[in-house]
This record gives sequence, structure tokens and C-alpha cells, in this order.
Amino acid sequence: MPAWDLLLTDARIATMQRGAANYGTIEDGAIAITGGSVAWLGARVDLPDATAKETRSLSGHWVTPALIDCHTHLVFGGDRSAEFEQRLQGVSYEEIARSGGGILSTVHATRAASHDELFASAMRRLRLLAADGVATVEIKSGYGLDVENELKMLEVARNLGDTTELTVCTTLLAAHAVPPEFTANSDGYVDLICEQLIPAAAERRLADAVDAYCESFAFSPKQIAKVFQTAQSFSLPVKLHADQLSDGNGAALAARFNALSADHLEYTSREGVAAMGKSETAAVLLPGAFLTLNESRQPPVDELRSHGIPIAIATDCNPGTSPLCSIREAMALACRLFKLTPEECLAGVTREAALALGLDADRGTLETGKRADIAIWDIDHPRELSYWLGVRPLSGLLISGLGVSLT
Ligand code: DI6
Ligand code: FE
Repeated sequence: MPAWDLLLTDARIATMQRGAANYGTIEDGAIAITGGSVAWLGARVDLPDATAKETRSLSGHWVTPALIDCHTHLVFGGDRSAEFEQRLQGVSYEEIARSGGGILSTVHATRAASHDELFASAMRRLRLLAADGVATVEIKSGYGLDVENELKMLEVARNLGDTTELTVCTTLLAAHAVPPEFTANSDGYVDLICEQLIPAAAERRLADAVDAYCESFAFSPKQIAKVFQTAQSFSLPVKLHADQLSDGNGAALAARFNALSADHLEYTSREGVAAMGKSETAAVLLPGAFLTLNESRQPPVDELRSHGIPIAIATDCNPGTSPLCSIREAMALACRLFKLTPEECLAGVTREAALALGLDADRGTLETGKRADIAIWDIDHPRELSYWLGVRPLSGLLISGLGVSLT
């Protein structure tokens, strides 16, 4: 007879299992947890004969897989609220970027900040994400743009994962902007990324993946192909900021390298979506950036659906284009701005986000054998997670079966 560590009873479970209809709902369910993983899950009437060291009734609360934010720039110095005001006066994001502001102003602030300062400000944002049910977060570098400061950012991100219960996946985004030292020599910077940065990050195991920004004022497909080839030679998976402000054939480029994800996709063409459909690359939609930049061009949601491409949703939390520290608000925005259904949104921050991080084998759905990363909610139906604005409906969060303090 098995002895479980913890048995949760009287739960309404949205398992979010792939292929299951209606959120994979199990009414009057129970979840048994052993060694941090789900040992059994199902309707209470089917509970096998077993003992548990501790049994807790959830009093009819809904539970879902803990949420996953698969695209953030959580570590940065300073903020860009002054640029926000400029943009409200009509100056475009691209104009600001081309005149040395934008990403580069955050680069100055991030280079000037110490490890501890970056850690403290990122920790505040990480706690905000956790207070919305997030247990797994991806964090990119990309505001250091030299060897010392890119590695500093990745170290901060790693330390956040090491000092909290949350899982932090780190991504080297050195190809985010051309640093001031390489103005007019972006190929020289790409060489530095390939010859020094990727090898150093790989050797010190500071990066779980490599990302790049494909845009006319950032990096070309040819430059990014070189970065991706180098990343893959170090067995690092790749992902791409693709087709956000113009169609730069980013989706097809990501698909060609079988990237984990292609992110943004507002300007992706039919051909780009078709190329993704033939790869394993997931789509990541970022409605916080769409809203902040006052974009009008919609990502091709219907085409992504018809090709069966997994659609994840993330905050893109960053000081320039998406100062958004709530994954639930990202879900709410994805419904309103991109017409995703509440069920697609919940899948987008659980099952599909796990896929976009290459972590689908052990998280993203509630099922036997996966991690017991579980969010407990004060709601009457899971569609409410995309409905309420400015509400914090989370009532509990378990990570690997252990309760997490939300303050
Ligand atoms: N993600 C990014 O990396 C860029 N846009 C986006 O959605 C720029 C971020 C920034 O302006 O700092
Ligand atoms: Fe981003």
C-alpha cells in the first residue's frame, strides 16, 4: 500500500492535459504527492487504497498547473518611464532606438548596476510573478552587451533560481542590440558573441538557451544564423524575437533552426507560419508589448491554430516595451487584444509555455509523474483567470509539492 507525502482532496482540477476537452476538468478530485511529484490524480471516488502522511482538503477550490512565464527580461537596471512619456508624444520606438535611447539606455543603467542591485530589483519582480501563480520563469540577458555584463546578468538570473523555490531558465540574449562600442560594426559584435560570449556562458553553464532580436535596426537573419549555429555547436537550444515590428522572415529562420520558440510574430507571413508548422517551434505571443507600443498589426492567430502550432503567452516583462509583471494580466490582454479563448490562454501559460522552454516532460500539466507545481485559486471557473483585471485570485502555490510564501 503506497504512503503518500501529501493528499489534496475536495479539489476541482483543471489538468490542462493535451487533447483533453474543457480544461481537462476533474470535479471532486484528489491529488496525491510523493517526492515532489504527482503520484496519483483523479476523481475522489476512484482513490486507491493508500495512506498519506498529511491530508488537506481544498474545500472545493480550483487547482491548475502552476503558471509558467516563458519570456521575460526580468533583470535590468533603471526604468524607461521617461521614454514612455516621449512615445505618448508621438516619437516612435524605432526612432528612439536609432537615436541611442531605447534598449541602449537600459544597457547604460544595467552596466552601472552591481550584481546585488540587479538581484534586489529583479527579486521584487519575481515575487510579483509568483503572487500570480508562476513557478517557472525564463529570464534573458541582453542589457549588458559585453562579456562581463552579459555574464553578470546571467549570474543574477541563476542566483534568483538558486535562492528561491522557483525554477529560473536563463537565456543568453547578447544579440539584442548593437552595443555603442560596435556602432557601424555589428559583424564585429556578432564575432564577439560567437567567439567569446557563447563559449564563456556555455562553459560556466550560465545559459540554458540562446535568443536573438531579428529586426532591421537590430540583427539580420544572416548574423543570427551565425549566432544560432554557434549556440547549437555548444548544444544550446535557440529561440528568436521574430517579426515584431516588421516581417524580417524571423519565423522561418526560427523554424529552420528548429528553435524552441519564435516570439512576437505580429508581422509573420503565411509562409513563415507554414515553415513553423513543419518544425517543432512554438509560438510565443506577447500582448504586453503589443499594448505598450500601441500596435495594430495582429499576430496570425488563426493561421497558427490551423497549422496546429502551440501558442504560448508570456509577459515579456522589460522596461521598454512591456513593463508588465503579471502573467494573469498577460492572459487577460491576450483574450482582449488577440481574441484567444480563456482556455487557450491558460494552456498558453502552462502546457504550451512548458513546451516553449523544452520542459514539457516534467511540468505544464497536472498528471502522474510530473512535478507537483500546483496553483490554487479563489474562482468559480478557470475562465475567470482571463476575465478579472486588477484582481489577485491566487490562494495558494505549491512548488514540488511544498507550499510557497506569497509575500
Ligand atoms: N522584447 C525585446 O527584447 C524588445 N522588445 C521586446 O518585446 C526590446 C526590449 C526593450 O525595449 O528594452
Ligand atoms: Fe522580449
